[in-house]
Formats: sequence, C-alpha cells, structure tokens
Amino acid sequence: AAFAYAPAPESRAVVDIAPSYGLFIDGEFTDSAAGGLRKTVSPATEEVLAEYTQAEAEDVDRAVKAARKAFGPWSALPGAERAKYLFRIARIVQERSRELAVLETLDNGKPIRETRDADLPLVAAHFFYYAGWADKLAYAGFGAAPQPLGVAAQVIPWNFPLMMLAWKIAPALATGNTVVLKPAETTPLSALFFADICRQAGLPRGVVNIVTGDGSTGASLVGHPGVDKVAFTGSTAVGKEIARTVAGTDKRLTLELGGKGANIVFEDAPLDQAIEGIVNGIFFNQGQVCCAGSRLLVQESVHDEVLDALKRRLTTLRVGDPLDKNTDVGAINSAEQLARITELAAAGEAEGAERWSPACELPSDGYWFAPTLFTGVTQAHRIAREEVFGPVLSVLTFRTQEEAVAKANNTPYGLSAGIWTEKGSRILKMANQLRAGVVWANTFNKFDPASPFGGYKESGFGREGGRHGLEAYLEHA
Ligand code: TXE
Repeated sequence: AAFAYAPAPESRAVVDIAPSYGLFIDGEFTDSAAGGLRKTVSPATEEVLAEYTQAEAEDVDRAVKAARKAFGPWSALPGAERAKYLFRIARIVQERSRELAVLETLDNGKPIRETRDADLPLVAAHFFYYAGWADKLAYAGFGAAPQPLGVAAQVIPWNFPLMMLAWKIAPALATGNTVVLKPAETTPLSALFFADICRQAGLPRGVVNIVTGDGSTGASLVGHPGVDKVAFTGSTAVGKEIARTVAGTDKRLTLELGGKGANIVFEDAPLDQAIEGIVNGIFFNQGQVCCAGSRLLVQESVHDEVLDALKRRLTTLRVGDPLDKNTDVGAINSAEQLARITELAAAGEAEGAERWSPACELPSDGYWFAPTLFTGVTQAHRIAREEVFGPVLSVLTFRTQEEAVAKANNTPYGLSAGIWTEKGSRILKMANQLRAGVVWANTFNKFDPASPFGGYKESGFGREGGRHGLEAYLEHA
C-alpha cells in the first residue's frame, strides 16, 4: 500500500572527505613505499568517495616497528594515564559522531538511522567502558600486576567498520598494548578518520597505526614476526588461514568468524514483540551481521500466524537511500557480497524453498537486495546451513522444545541464538543447551560493552567485550 512519504536526508556535507589518504604510521599520514592507490565507493551509488593506500609488506613492517617502539613507554604509563587518553577518544567520538555516522553510512551503505543510533553510541560506549578498566586491572582476576602482550595486529571486516575497530582497539590500549589495525578494503574511511581522532586526543605516536589494503596487507600483518597478538573478525575461511599462519609461533590469537543464528519463536511468545525481533534480527545492517538471526525456527502451531504478521511488517520496510533518516534497509556493501547473496538465494529456490519479498523498488545504481523470506526450508538446504550474510531469512518449523534445540544446534557455527517465550524456566534451560556464545531472550541483536561476545565451534574463539575482553590482551598468572 502506498503511504505519504517525506524524505528526510542527512546532509553528506557534514563530513569532509579528502580525495586521497595515506597510511597512519607513527602518528603521521605517510605514503606507501611501493603500493598504489585503491578506490572506495559508496555502495548505494557506486560513486568514488576517495582513494586510499594499498599497504605493502614494507609499510606493514614500518607500522609494526612504530608500534614496538611505542610499546615500552605506553605500557609503562600508569593505568590512570592511559585511561585519560581513552576517555578523551570516547568524548571526541561523541563530539564528532554526526560526521562519523555520515561517513560510515556513505562508505558502508547502512542506514543513517543505524549508524547514528546504534553504531556510534556503541563505539563511544566501548571506549568509555574500557577507559574505566585501565586503572583497575591489578587484582581484578588477572593477577597482581597483569602485563600487556606487546604489539597487537588487528584485522577487521566491513560490516561494522568503526564498531569492530572500537572492540579491538579499546581493550588493547586499556591493557597497555599497542596496535596495528587493518580495516577492510571496502570500508577504510572511518578507520582513517579515527586516526585523526587519535591525533586530536594527543595519543602518543605509534600507539595506534592504521594500515589500509586488501587481504595481502592483512596476511603480511598477521605473519609479521614482530607481532605478539592477532585479533581477527571476518570469514571462517580466512580465520582458518590465519590460525594456520599463527600456529607454531608464540603469537596469541582470537577469532570472531561467521554465524548461522537461530531465532526460536514458541507459541506462547509475545508475538508483536517477536515480529520486531525477527525483523531486527535479519534486516539490521541488511543482514550483514555475524550474529544475525538468519534461521527463524517457529513452532508449527503459530507458523501461519507468524508468517502473515511478518509479511505484513515487511511490506512497511523502506529500502533505499541510506542517508535518508526514514530508511530501514540500505545497500549491500559490495558487488562481491551482492553476488554471494544472489547466488545463495538462487540455490534456495533451486532446492525447492518458497521465496517471497515485499514489493519494493530498488535503486538502479549501487548494490541492492530486497528483503527476502524463504519458507518451506529444510535443514538440508544450503540457505539453512551456509551464512548468507544478507537480508535473507530462512524459515523452519519445530514441534517440541527438544526439537528446537536440536535444530538450532545443527550448524557448524555457534555465535548467537534467540528465544521468544513467556516461560522463564524454558529460557534458562535452553540457554544452557544452545551451543552459541550469545543467547538472547525476548530480544535480539542487543549489545552492551560490558557483555562478552564470541563464538563456539566454527564461529571462532575468544571473547570481546566485558572483563573477558581484557583477557585476550593480558599475560596473567
Ligand atoms: O571476508 P574476509 P569477506 C563472512 C560473510 C561474508 C564472507 C566473505 O559470510 O559473506 O565472510 O566476506 C582481511 N590474511 N564474514 O570476503 O575476506 C580482509 O582484507 C589476513 C563474516 O569480506 O574474511 C578484511 O579486512 N587478512 C564476518 C578481513 O580480512 C585477510 C564479517 C575480512 O575479510 C586475509 C565479514 C588474509 N589471508 C565477513 N584475507 C563476521 N564475522 O562478522 C582477507 N583478509
């Protein structure tokens, strides 16, 4: 149905994007020794936003050496002094959050409503949270005088560029480590802006270094002998490759990889709330979320009712210009990701599941995929087993609680799950049976810097967030 619509576009003029960016090494933007320039485009329009530098092994070496040199003085600072820098960074992120939200939306394609109301507040909260830990590490369960590891190599993906940066950099700095971070090739801009924030905060040179480039830059970084700790968020395939690189060295490793989260709806669930949770679970960030609720497990008795309500709700989703404050679903991050989603959705149809999308007009330029539901999905279907990483929901059914648990756990992944029910005892029991690092009850995709986040099985190991997140950056008795 048509309804009145007044576009409310955020202005892209609030952010000043340079035509080209160097590498941030030892407190300065520098050119690469040999590497060329790459382009980053807006996924919503395919317009080139800026050029940035492809860091080669020589540049990575320079960055690791800068981080090594900074490590001694940085780790020797009293925790309260390190905290001051982190608090300063957190406040600058807040002050510049409008700029950063617009920048992230331009480079990533996600709706401004999400960058403004979810990503940026969480980024600031993460820095505030770990700033608070920096002077409280002694006798906090890590020994009397826990020591940092040294230089952390951090490789992050494109789906939450700035949030992943915060998850990686804040705990590393709070514990006295120094950092070389590589953002993803399609979303380098917010990390380069963050480099500027480090300068603005007066962070000592070399404590944070940002090297941009493709997977080969990431491989040089994690393989560099001067690195003590590797933290990676990305695909399971690359995570396994990194684990092989790190095996046999004394580097410490944490991996946060893919997922195939089950969102489980019982007949006694608060259904209106569950519908919102299902929509948020799979269409937030166009489903490009490692903990997305990409498998809806719905109790057979309420299947039709839930599907009717869900379809009605999906017809109200607004897909389009990510800078429009009314937009619910933005662009897919890259042509490659769009191709992966398209291929898996085609496999869903070919394997016999029923495909449905609300009527929506997709822009002609850019990378777009309509919100999509598949019903009649079985556990054998590829769309039930493989991570789509797109706005595609596979609907399966169950009869009993035991069957729901068995189906939810029937995946090589184990990152997230959601339970919708009025029964508290059921929630407690199932939370212990579900093989997933995060279990949400009557909510989904809820984040807090104090809560640990991480995977079971092929979703990786190690935890980010909370007190647990400090462990990955400390040597402790
Ligand atoms: O990930 P990659 P891609 C999943 C999702 C998606 C698929 C592929 O299913 O469809 O992965 O995405 C760097 N050594 N997730 O190809 O390649 C790379 O430059 C070191 C889930 O974009 O893993 C980027 O910075 N680094 C996931 C980062 O790794 C390497 C988020 C992630 O890219 C490297 C992203 C190498 N050999 C994708 N090769 C999640 N857990 O949220 C690449 N990189």
